[in-house]
Amino acid sequence: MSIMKKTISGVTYECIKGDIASQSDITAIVNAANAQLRMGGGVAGAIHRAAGPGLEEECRFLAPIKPGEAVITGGHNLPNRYVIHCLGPIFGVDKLEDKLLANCYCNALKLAEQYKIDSIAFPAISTGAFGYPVVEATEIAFSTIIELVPKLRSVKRIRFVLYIERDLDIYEKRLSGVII
Ligand code: AR6
Repeated sequence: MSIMKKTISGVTYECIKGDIASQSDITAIVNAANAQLRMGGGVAGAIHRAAGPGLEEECRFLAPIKPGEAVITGGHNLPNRYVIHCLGPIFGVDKLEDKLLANCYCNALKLAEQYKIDSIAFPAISTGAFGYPVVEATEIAFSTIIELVPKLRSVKRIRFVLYIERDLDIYEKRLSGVII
């Protein structure tokens, strides 16, 4: 499995093709959740299947969440200590979707900082069932993260996990263009 890496001001960014539920060397994975924090499909389905029923049980007390919000739980049977659940905007429905998507990345990183998390893996939030065009979503992910990272002390590794080759390609191109 090839992994593209780039270190900027002490923080390593990685792009990888794979399953968000199989990132065993990462402390916290991010879920592209639904408002009820239930199993669902896509990323949420993969995470809940791997985590086991204990995750839905813990989530019951935290739901519902609104677009842009993030909450944190344990990893249960996942190889990760934490799951950070973000509700992305539904493209064309939840307004303003660019702000709401940026809030997801921002709130996830703030929780990571609060919990002293050193490594975090993101899927491409909202780009599946929620229909956000992937190029625009990638731009929001990178610009939000790059702006916030200098204010963080704990997070040293940020991994983007893409499910399909075309999305990996878009992320890799965006990451190679990052200069500080
Ligand atoms: N690992 C990494 N990425 C994945 C995986 C996986 N296992 N599976 C799909 N993707 P989505 P959303 C990619 O639909 O758009 C759910 O049913 C996928 O190719 O998971 O935020 C929830 O219950 C796409 O690029 O999340 C919600 O109702 C990206 O992950 C709703 O869908 C996001 O796709 C959330 O929709």
